[in-house]
Amino acid sequence: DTHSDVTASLRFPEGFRWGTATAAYQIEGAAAEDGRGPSIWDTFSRTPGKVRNGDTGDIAADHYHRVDEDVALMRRLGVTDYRFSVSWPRVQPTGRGPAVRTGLDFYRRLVDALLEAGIRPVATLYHWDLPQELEAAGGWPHRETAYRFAEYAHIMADALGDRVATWTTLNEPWCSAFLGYGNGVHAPGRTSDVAALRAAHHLNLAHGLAARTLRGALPGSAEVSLTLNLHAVRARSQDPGDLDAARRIDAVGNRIFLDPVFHGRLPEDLVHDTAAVTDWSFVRDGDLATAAAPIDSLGINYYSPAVVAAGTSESPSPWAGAERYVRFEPAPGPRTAMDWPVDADGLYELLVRLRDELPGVPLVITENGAAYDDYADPSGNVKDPERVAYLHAHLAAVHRALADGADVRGYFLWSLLDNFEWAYGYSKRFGIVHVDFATQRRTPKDSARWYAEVIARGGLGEA
Ligand code: GBH
Repeated sequence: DTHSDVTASLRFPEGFRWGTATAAYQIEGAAAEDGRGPSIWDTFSRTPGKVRNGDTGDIAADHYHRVDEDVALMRRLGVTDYRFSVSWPRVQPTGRGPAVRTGLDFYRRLVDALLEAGIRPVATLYHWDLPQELEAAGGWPHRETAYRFAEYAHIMADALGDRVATWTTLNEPWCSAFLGYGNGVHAPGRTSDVAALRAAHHLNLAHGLAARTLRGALPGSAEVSLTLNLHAVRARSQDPGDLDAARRIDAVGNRIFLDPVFHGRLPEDLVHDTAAVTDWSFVRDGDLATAAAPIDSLGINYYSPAVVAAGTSESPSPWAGAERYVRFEPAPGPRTAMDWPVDADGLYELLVRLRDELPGVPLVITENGAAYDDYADPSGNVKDPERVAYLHAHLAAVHRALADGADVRGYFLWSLLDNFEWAYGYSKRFGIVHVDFATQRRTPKDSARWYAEVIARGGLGEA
């Protein structure tokens, strides 16, 4: 079969964290229950033409009412960690003011169930569901939003700090800024290069303010982190134009976050590349130092690499003007149901790059996984062989990076459950557990059984 070619036993280090990941809007449902306010994703998903089939997260995987069942599923998988996100508008319906107790109680129940099951909770404060009222006030392009986020972080640290030891401020700020405000494929659906760059900066600021707040409000042993979807970008050739295309995408896709957060500076080439869009005067004295608040680890979400060449791409684009110089080449090889290329080397390349560029920063794969259609065999087993092959290849790449000195502490599989896949609605399934959205019945797929074995034996291959 597809994964038996790796015969050697690829063991992971003692204490390696094996997890699954989800996000609030994608699984919780209960969109108007217990005082939850609307988020930009409620608004966006109701806007005709924005989400496939007009799907919304109103019900999603109904996780809000099925916490115990879902934690029991994870207990059976044997995961050591579970990465979830907190819905900001469930806690602060307008993004401001006092917390709603019922909202906090939901996360207390979730966390208590996890701890009871021996699973470490890993909380992400922001996975894209900005309270709608904050968008009405200007959203992420508006500086004030960063300060509101830090207040919300404080509320969460006070509420859960006694039982959650691992915190992530933001999930993939690149997507929030550039898909949300640049090409408008994600909520709130705005298409403005300057708005996207302002959003990116205020997300960096928000991260730094929140990291400092969390540090002050949490016990000293708490771990504070940030998750980025770093782009594994390759030039099609060594021609100067192709190399420059890769540099541009690296600047606006990766270093726009890495440089502020780890070095307290903006990439000079990015400032130059975007001079026609903005003079960056929204960056105030001290902002970059704030963004560089010390953190304990970096989360990386990886799905596939990008191959770029000199040329042009369509507009509106998420690349803040770089689309006038960059063409995205179809990468060779097999594709997932998202039409994303399957290429585990991209993950290895990212990890060894970070090993070299960020020495001393522990790395965590906070998302990796794939969408595929599954099918039930005659006895009702849900088969997803391509997902198993994808996961195997990517874990082997992580192992290779570990062997080459990358300090990778854990791996979180995206995703525990089939869920609301943003602009694709329910048409794409990333879960290792199948969800029948008509009945909310959960059925573990073959990949779930495979992952449980990997965790039980502490790696790939024969025990
Ligand atoms: C993650 O986003 C999300 O955190 C998660 O919620 C989601 O369900 C999961 O992945 C699967 O999509 O925009 O031209 O660079 C990943 C989002 C997907 C953004 C690939 C960048 C590449 C095309 N990334 N995408 S481009």
